[in-house]
Amino acid sequence: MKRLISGIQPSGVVTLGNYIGAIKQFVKLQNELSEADILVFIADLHAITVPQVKEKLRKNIKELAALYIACGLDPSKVHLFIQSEVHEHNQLAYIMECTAHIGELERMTQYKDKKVKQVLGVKSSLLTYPALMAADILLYDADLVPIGDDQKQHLELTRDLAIRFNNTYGDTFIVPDGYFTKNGSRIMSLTNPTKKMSKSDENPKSYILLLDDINTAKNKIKSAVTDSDGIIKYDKKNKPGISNLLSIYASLTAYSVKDLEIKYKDSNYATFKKDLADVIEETLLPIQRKFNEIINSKELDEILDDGKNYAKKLASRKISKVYNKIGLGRKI
Ligand code: AQP
Repeated sequence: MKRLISGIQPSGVVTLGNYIGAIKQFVKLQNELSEADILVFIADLHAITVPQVKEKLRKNIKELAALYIACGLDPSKVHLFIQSEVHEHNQLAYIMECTAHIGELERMTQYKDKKVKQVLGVKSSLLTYPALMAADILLYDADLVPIGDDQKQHLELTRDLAIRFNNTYGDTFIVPDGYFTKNGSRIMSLTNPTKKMSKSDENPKSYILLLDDINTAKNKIKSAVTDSDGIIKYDKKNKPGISNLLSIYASLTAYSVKDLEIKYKDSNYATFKKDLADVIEETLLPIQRKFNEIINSKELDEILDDGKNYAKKLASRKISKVYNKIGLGRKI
């Protein structure tokens, strides 16, 4: 039986980028791979690698849990849990820090990007973040990790760490593979389409949040940066804005990018954006409806408790095995 794992940081409300690049993929996989064991978590430990406000973090954790369900994750098929409630993630993260080299961590693009944005000093956990991510995956012997392509480099490092540990201590970890989407693996910012869409971006016009008011979301599409030549064509290098909007449109509908180029061959950007804004409305409305139903329910807590108990069972077995392999403590 294949095992899959993935998570999202509650560092804000999830964006359309997180939805297309991650959540939508989890839902598709849960429906396609009926035999697979799927774990999905809320990566709250990752969120504190940059400053967070306590009340906001708590709210974001709960909202992310509800959004997962609202987007179609089925708790009878997926184990949903909160990372910090399974302490073995921290334990294995330390072992991964003892396996990784500083140079490998310093090379990570996300570290370099986020480092320069820190005004209150760079937390050491921002550097060691990929060791925790490796732990998140290796703890469960996951075979497949559905991620957006911005996380490719971290997954490569996870593979390297698994192989290095296995070579040193004998076969312990499964070396995981990434699962990437064809369309829209990376959704870009609506105000600067050479930068990825991120929930922690300072400019709210750069992203669409799954909980954005519908009209606000539609207006963000209508004011998205494009170019002046007016041709609806996918050309990431020369027309990053319109290419990004084409990717979003194709990711949310049955159209391919090619279909859309043909459909809008004789249209202008305003018509195209209006139609895309309607697609966004059709996507967000049912998600927000379900979200409002579940956010304050007892059911949500029960789902998270069940997920935690399942994850803990797997994780505690694995961490004992790892400690034994290394020779930590007394043999158990
Ligand atoms: N723009 C994106 N396009 C496609 N996929 C994306 N993902 C994130 N942004 C995009 C995918 O979402 C999953 C969870 O991401 P995360 O929240 O754990 O971390 P992140 O990649 O750092 O996401 P953000 O929104 O950019 O968060 P902040 O602003 O806090 O750094 C991953 O699978 C990721 O690929």
